[in-house]
Amino acid sequence: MSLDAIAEEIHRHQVNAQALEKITERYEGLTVADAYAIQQRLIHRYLAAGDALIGWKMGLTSKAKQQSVGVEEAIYGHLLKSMELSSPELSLSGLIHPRIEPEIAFVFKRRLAGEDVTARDVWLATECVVPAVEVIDSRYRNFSFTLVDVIADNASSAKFYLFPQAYSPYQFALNQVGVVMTRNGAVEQTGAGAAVLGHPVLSVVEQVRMLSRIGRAIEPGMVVLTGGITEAIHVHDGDDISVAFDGMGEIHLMIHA
Ligand code: OOG
Ligand code: MG
Repeated sequence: MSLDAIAEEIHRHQVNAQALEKITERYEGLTVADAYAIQQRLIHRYLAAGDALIGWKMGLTSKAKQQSVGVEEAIYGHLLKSMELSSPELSLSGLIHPRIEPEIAFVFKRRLAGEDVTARDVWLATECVVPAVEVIDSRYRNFSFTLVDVIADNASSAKFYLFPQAYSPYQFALNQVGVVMTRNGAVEQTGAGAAVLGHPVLSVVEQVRMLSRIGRAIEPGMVVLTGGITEAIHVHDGDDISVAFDGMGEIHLMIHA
């Protein structure tokens, strides 16, 4: 089976919202490099159909997330224009078994590239930081995968929403920002920015390093999701999800069929 054929298969299951058996159970010897090559081919299918690349996302950057999915390594994925929610409402149609997680997003005014990037470089290139929620939706049955499977599936990316208020990168100590996620008023998850590699800025550093290995970069105007601060929670029709970022604001996401 060619990498292109595997990408086509994952694409078909994404578009049809049908769960898939793990590719690692069906194809022997796939490496992490193969998985990113499949991800690249998958994204090309969306771009060819008129979608646009608007940024990147880091995944599995916190211990809570790594333990919940049994993969102990940070990964990245592509963010497409079609993934951004313009209002805090999530329709479940077109999704398989979505989960929601709180994240800090960075938006950039300057290009960032190179293996030797530092946190200082990231601050200088950052236009603003924004509270965000990511909707992940693994295409694999039971949300169960290995490192290779999840990378090939564009790191489970489905949708994301950015809070309408952006902040100066210097306004908050992002590692100390507390997050409380509730469903219909009941607390589901709590955490702090430090869960993300010690500080969300370090996730951007890692993102730039990983991109530099494939000759890619964070371009001006791009957004980067730095990774779930807590475990992700399953959502269902009628759920009212609230994610409060201490001092930064509260996102209310309504879930409907
Ligand atoms: C993989 C995607 C992880 C994050 O923020 O950690 C991710 C998954 O958990 O399905 O987006
Ligand atoms: Mg995420």
